[in-house]
Amino acid sequence: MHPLVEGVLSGDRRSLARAISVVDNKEPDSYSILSQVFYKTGKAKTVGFTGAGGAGKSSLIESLVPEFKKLGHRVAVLAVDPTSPITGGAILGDRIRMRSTMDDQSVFMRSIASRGATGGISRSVRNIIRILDAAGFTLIIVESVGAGQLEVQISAVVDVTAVVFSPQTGDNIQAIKAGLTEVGDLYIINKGDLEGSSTLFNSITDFVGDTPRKPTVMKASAKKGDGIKELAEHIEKLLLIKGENYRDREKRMLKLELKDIILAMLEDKVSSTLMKDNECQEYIEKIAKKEMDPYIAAKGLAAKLLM
Ligand SMILES: Nc1nc2c(ncn2[C@@H]2O[C@H](COP(=O)(O)OP(=O)(O)OP(=O)(O)O)[C@@H](O)[C@H]2O)c(=O)[nH]1
Ligand SMILES: [Mg+2]
Repeated sequence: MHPLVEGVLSGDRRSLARAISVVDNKEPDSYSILSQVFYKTGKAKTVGFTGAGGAGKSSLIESLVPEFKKLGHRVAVLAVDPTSPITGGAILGDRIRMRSTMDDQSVFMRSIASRGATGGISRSVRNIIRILDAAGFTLIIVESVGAGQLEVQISAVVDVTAVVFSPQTGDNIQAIKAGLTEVGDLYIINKGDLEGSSTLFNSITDFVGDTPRKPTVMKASAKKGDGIKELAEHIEKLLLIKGENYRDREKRMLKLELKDIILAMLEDKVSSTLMKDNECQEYIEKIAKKEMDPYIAAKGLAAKLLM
């Protein structure tokens, strides 16, 4: 067994952090780590928090963590492209207030960059979730700034997606109608202590009430702690409901994952061998001299992939 996998399974934090880096950076060992870890996964539940910058995702997650722990979870938080870096377990810039969570060894926090790769981020997040799952975390929270594609990609790899709004960030019904939030199982109106939150709550409730999926809309204040316990309990309930229909969903996700992996392997092979090949150069010469068209050339080269 890979020594890092051994470490991950035995609960060693350094091995866990290192294994995540190896996989996130696609270092040569990442495939063997992922294959070995795979057989130890399947227990963790995952929830994504998305929404505009400053809506209060980190604050909500921070206040939800103790509630999830009360529900018996071992929690890990994965932040994608955080605007404020996660250091030593601090999700927020407010270090003093974070001290209690920072000292808490049962909560693991990590941030990763999406590096703008299309499709790549769902692969990365899924792989890191697997490692955290194998490490024994039972609830994995993924935070990402809502930005269309990224939001959709992350919602594809988590069980439940919560979309966070706040009356401060200029979120309004137009943003929802623009389709930014089709991914939400749950809408959270955060900053319930601020003016405008009730109006926002009402308009979002009106709007999603009309959609067939009927997601829940809840109001909370991470600052005051209002509605946090209810939120944690509701998320737990949603996870249970999703868990019941898990098999079908899992198979759909596995099919996507397989396609993803095959495409990545092909892409790898195309750029590492096929396009470096001498034969490729010959084809290019011929196309340049109009002795051959690019379609025939591509067919000829692609046939080599199957050999
Ligand atoms: N009044 C009020 N302020 C809040 C509440 N929750 C968060 N904030 C403040 O809103 C600001 C942004 O909070 P974050 O939790 O960092 O927001 P975020 O969505 O994680 O932001 P990004 O990670 O940058 O996208 C901070 O100054 C918080 O203190 C709340 O319930 N009420
Ligand atoms: Mg944040």
